[in-house]
Formats: sequence, C-alpha cells, structure tokens
Amino acid sequence: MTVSDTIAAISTPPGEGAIALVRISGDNAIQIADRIFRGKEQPSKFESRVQHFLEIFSAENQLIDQVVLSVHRTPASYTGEDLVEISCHGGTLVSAKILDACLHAGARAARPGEFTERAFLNGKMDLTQAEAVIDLIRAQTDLALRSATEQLEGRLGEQIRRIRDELIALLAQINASIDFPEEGIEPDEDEALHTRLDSVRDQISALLATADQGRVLREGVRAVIYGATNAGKSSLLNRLLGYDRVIVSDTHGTTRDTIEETVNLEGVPIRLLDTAGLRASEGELERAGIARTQKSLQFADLRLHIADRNAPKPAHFNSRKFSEFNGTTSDPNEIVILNKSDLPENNDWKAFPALRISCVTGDGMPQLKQEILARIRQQNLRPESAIAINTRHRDCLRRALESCDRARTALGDGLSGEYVAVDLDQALRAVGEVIGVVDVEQILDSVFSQFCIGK
Ligand SMILES: Nc1nc2c(ncn2[C@@H]2O[C@H](COP(=O)(O)OP(=O)(O)OP(=O)(O)O)[C@@H](O)[C@H]2O)c(=O)[nH]1
Ligand SMILES: [Mg+2]
Repeated sequence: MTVSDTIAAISTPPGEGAIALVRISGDNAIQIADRIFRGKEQPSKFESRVQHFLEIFSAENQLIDQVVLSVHRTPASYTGEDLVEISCHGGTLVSAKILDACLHAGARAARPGEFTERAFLNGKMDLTQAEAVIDLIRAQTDLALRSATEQLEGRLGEQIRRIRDELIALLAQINASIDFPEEGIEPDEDEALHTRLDSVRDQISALLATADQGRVLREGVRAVIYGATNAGKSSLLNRLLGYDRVIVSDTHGTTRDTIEETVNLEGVPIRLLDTAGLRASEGELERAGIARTQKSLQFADLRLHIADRNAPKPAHFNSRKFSEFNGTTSDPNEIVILNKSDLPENNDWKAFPALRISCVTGDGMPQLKQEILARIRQQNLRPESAIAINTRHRDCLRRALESCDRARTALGDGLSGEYVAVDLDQALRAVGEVIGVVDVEQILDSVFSQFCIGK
C-alpha cells in the first residue's frame, strides 16, 4: 500500500449544518491547498495548527465560500501526514464544491476510514485504538462511550502488549533450551515455564470473558417483546421509549412486522423489538409476521412475555413450560408481564405470579425496568469493566488461547522445545493481530471498511 498519495474527503455527515469539514491528507496536501486558494496568502506559509480565514474559488474563478483553514504538518497530525482541514459553511453543495476543487487540484477521494487507517499505518495508534474511533462514533450510552474512550486511550492495547511481552519472554526461554539442548530444561525451570504459561492463559481468558459485555456495549442487549395480539406489546415499546413510535390500536394483529428501537437503561443500551402478536391466523401476511416473531425469539438475550390481564389467559400459557412456571427463576431469560393493571383482572390470572404493569398509567414500570436490569446482571451482560473486546478481538484471542493450551500440553507431555515453540509462536501471532503488529494487510480492510468516509 502506498501511503504517500494525497486523499481528500468531507468529514462531516451529509445534509445541512452550521459547519462542514473537508480534510486533505498526504504528501501533497499543503501543495493542493496552495492551488485552491488564490491571493497572497499561501497555506504553505502558514504556521502549523493556526486557523486562517480565507476565500475559496472554483476552477471557474467563482467564489465558493469563506472558510477557516488550518495546516497540520507531519508527524503532528491525526494521520501522521501533512493534513489540511477546511471548515466551510455546512451546505451540501458548498462542501461538495470544495471537495471537487481538492480533487481537481490532484487529491484522490478517500475511502471509508482511510484517514484513521493512515493514522494506524503511521504508528499514531494501534488497531484497537483505531477501532475505538468507530465505537466512539457509534456509542449510544455513557457506558459505551467510556469504554470507547478508554480503548482509544490504549487500555486494551496496553494489556495486549503485556501479554505479548510475556509470550515473547516465554519463547525466548524455550528457544534457549532448543539452542543449547545439552542444558535441556531444568525441572525447576520447567515448573516456572508452566506457571508463566498459565498466567498468560489466565490473562487471555479474562479478556475473552469481556466479549459479551463488548457486544452489549456496541450492539445492545437484545430484548424481544412478544405475546398474544392486543396484549399491549407496542404500548410497552412506546412506554419504554418515552414516545409514540409504534401504532397502537385495539384491533388484534395491528403490528405485522418487527420494529426495533434502542433505549438506554442506566447506561446499558437495550435493543427493544416489538413483534407481531401470536395467534392462529389465516392471513399470509400476518403468518409471515408471526414467523419473524419466532425467529427473533431465538436470538433474544431477554424475552418480555406480555399478556392482557383483562382478557382470558391465552392457550400458550397452559403449555407444560408455563404450568411449571413459578414466577421466579424458571427461565432467567424471560420476564412474564401482565399488562393493563388499571383494568379488572380476569379470573384466569388469579394468583398468577407475574409482574403487573399498566402501559396507560405507567404503574409498575420502575419495577419492570429494575427486573430487566437484574436479569441482564444475572446473565453477566451488564458491562462493569471498561475494557470490553469486540468480535474480531475475540476471534484472535480464542486462537491464542487454543495455541497456549497446545503449548501447555506439549510441555506437560515432555515434548521437545520445538513443538512448544511452534504453538507459542502461533499464540504470539494471534495476540499480535489484536493490535495489528503482524500480517496486518488482510485484517485492515475488514476493520477500516466499517468507517465513514472522511474519518
Ligand atoms: N386500559 C389499558 N389499555 C391498554 C394498556 N396497554 C395497552 N392498552 C390498549 O390495548 C390495545 C392494544 O395495544 P397494543 O399496544 O396495540 O397491543 P399489541 O400487543 O401491540 O397488539 P398487536 O400489535 O395487535 O399484536 C390498545 O387499544 C391499547 O390502547 C393498559 O395498560 N391499559
Ligand atoms: Mg402491536
């Protein structure tokens, strides 16, 4: 990959706004800025990081906009290269024209995430920090934000480097025993190797254990609201969201498709899914909706099973599972809710253990929220630690753990050092992939393609 060609992009989202930002990065960034600004003021003469007020003209000599420009010289810039930032007025056309002028003057349109990719390639950050940039952009709750900022500061990278260092030291020790076979591995040294390897293994396992929390922080807990038609599923979604997102009506079968919205419960993002009500239906459309409900239940972290306490108990409550239901912990992933507590209770529900709420009056909602959080905590999904790995990290660390286990077995079986070294080397590589220190080419694309253009 050549890092020297000069890229440009609009870094702010499309649409109207007070300000838009156009960035240029690469060897010719400052030269290109000189070309698009006329007059005596040349960006190449500007001091680094000082903002200048300028007018920018199109190739046809038409005034495009009045802008604020700053030059950031290598290596003290986000990308580590020469970087020019142009803040213009936030119309779509203005920023597009400025970008056009940059491209006309010799820059190339940047790919998604290419600015951050360059920052990584130029050693400004490790791969976990680059990924934290996306997490930061996408964070929806304070907890997710905190986790992303800590990763951006390099906390995860630091832990990974520590593990790598220990693996390197272990490898050195094993290699020494291979190079000087006559000395072999002394029994007490052997013992020490075991202990060190176990410690590395424990550290990798501890990081792997944060994967679920990482998924929750990045994607949210998946909570599916389901139950018979007219139970108040859509009303519950609206109530938890705090506004009328979904159509509610007393017609059975109002909701036909699954509808997803995210709420923030004490810092934990909850992806709530409203579903088509369960009933025997003749309609093809509704049957398709019910099939979707069933599918979404398979991927739920938590199921909110809601029923209308004013109506007779639906048949599915009499299934074996529910006759065994004692209202406490029979299924940790399911909360049974009786809605419409403002209306009289049908005799079918007499002494039925469930949380009673009213989506109309709000009665029982605080208890429901606490119950949701308690279930999440039970499943260890509540993010407590700021470090939380993503799916890519998990894949690398799982491989590293397997290699460590193989090394451990080889060591235990008294195999020669070469075997142990091969496994440790594989573990080292897998751990290195997390921060991007080995064979990075193939993983870069998958990481940076998730970014927006201009970042
Ligand atoms: N009295 C009372 N009515 C409620 C309550 N919650 C919902 N309703 C009413 O019950 C009816 C059905 O509510 P929805 O939220 O549309 O029910 P749903 O489960 O989404 O129904 P489908 O989409 O048809 O499966 C509506 O007329 C709501 O106004 C409640 O707590 N008390
Ligand atoms: Mg509905």
